[in-house]
Amino acid sequence: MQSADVTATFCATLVDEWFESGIRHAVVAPGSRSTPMALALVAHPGLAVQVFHDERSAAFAALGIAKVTGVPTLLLCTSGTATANFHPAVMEASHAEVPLVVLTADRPPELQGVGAPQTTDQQRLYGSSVRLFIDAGVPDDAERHEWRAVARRAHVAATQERPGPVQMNLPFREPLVGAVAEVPPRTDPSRDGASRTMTKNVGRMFAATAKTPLGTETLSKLSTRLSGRRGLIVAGARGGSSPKISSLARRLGWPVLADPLGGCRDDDELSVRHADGWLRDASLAERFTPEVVLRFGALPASKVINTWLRECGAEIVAVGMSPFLIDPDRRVSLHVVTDPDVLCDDLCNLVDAADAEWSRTWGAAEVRARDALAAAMEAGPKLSEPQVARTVADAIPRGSNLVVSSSMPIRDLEWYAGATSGVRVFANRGVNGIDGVVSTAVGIALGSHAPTTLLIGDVAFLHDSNGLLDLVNRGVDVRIVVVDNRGGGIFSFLPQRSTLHEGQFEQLFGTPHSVDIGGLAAAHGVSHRVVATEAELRGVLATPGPQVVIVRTDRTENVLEHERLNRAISDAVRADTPTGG
Ligand SMILES: Cc1ncc(C[n+]2csc(CCOP(=O)(O)OP(=O)(O)O)c2C)c(N)n1
Ligand SMILES: [Mg+2]
Repeated sequence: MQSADVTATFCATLVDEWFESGIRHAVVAPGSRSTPMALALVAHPGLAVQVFHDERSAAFAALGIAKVTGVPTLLLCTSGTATANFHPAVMEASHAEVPLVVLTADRPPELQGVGAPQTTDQQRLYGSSVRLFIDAGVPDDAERHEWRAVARRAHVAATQERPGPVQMNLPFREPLVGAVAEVPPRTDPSRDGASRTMTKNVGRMFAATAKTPLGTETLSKLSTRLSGRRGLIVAGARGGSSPKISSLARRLGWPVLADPLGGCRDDDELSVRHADGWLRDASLAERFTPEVVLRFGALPASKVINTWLRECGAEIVAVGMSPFLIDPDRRVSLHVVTDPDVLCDDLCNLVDAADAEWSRTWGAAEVRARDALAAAMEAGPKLSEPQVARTVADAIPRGSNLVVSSSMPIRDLEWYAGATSGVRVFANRGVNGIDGVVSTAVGIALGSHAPTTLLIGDVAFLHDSNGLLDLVNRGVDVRIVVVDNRGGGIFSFLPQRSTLHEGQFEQLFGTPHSVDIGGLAAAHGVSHRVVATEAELRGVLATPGPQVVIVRTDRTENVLEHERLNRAISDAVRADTPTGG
């Protein structure tokens, strides 16, 4: 067989195997060296292939698709600097445990280290950010019996008990366009050597952890730690499903601190949304101190809540599917690696509730906080940043997606939004980057075929305006709400704001700019509108995208508005809560 035909057949085999494993989406950035794999991807009738010009944007779109589908996305680029542009999304995928199969095309060995064009060392390019690195070698027909196993190794490593990105480096020799010959037959994965080792390892790890329900003895010990005690559930990202966690909370008589990313933010008064506002008050914080905390998934964004959890002295039990323990404060005393939904079911049958006063105290405080916040918002300036987050969460259709950028949008959603039941909420909180956020939202829309609203600051929007590239032709409903405070508003809440001179603060942190955000949207053919009132914002959010909605705010006023709202919340809770002091 001609070498180009071997290469084409090799690529077709890998793609067929990945399809067999359940993969349905591929994102491709254009280039020449990647031609054989690009052709194989578009030739497969079962794969949806998206092309993105900018590799950084491509990688975040792939991340978004994988986040919303839970299945690895194939991500392909050509050789050279293109590969490095995947790195931010690979990092995020690693920390947020999102499966990606990253395919970096490369020059063959004879062109390495001799100054060949567009050639650099791509071996283990992403370092510890990938679960596995494979150099597939130049396709060789003599190794065709191994091809499916190579594809499977990549898939298994991306979807193991701690999902994440995998890099497969693909050196291709010219000519790059060939004809696909017969692909090797599908085989039973358990009968090939490479994948048998992998499956066995993974199986063993699962056996010890997430896939196996906890034994009766462990469950009984755990339930003793929780039963009848004053406790609290923290429901974060990747923590388990809302009905299961809520049932357990009811059984225990405990409140749930409902981070929007945890999916438990519903109308129940023990689904606590506004504790950040009142836990800022030390005398109140003490009154609400739990004896034990059951934390599902990742940490909330709120520094107030995380500091309070660290210092309140409660015993902290962390629960999640991942064997990786998130515990920056070294406060977790027990890490339970299991399926949270199964654990909730099991515990429901074993635990007793805390005293009724405990849930009454929390429920009353939350109701007070909700009422006070609603009244304060009503009386406040129209379309403050908190008001934007609250309105967006309330106005978007149920069954749709909400993506929030890091910086203030995720915090405003966490602190001030109402219930988000029926909406899937996403954020890049693995490494909290403000890069790639527009593209992530586009990926979430592509992977879900559901309306997707993005709430994002101006700097994060400008950082990834390439996410708008060709958006109008992607057939997705993406509504982007840009909170334009002309710079990084979050820094106005930090000590830098008061310790530095105004000029220096603005130069290094405020970072104002003069970009015409509407004009930028227009350059991409995306419709855009500036809105100034809540009614206008609701009006535009009722219209399908793609569209960019701009809300202009002021960074200094924003700090004062946050202080006013938080004061309203803590005053209301204090008025209702005996603090003993
Ligand atoms: C890739 C990346 N670069 C820099 C930062 C540091 N950073 C955090 S927030 C922020 C400003 C964000 O501004 P904007 O998106 O307008 O949101 P705002 O703070 O105004 O709410 C910066 C630069 C980061 N998190 N990620
Ligand atoms: Mg900003």
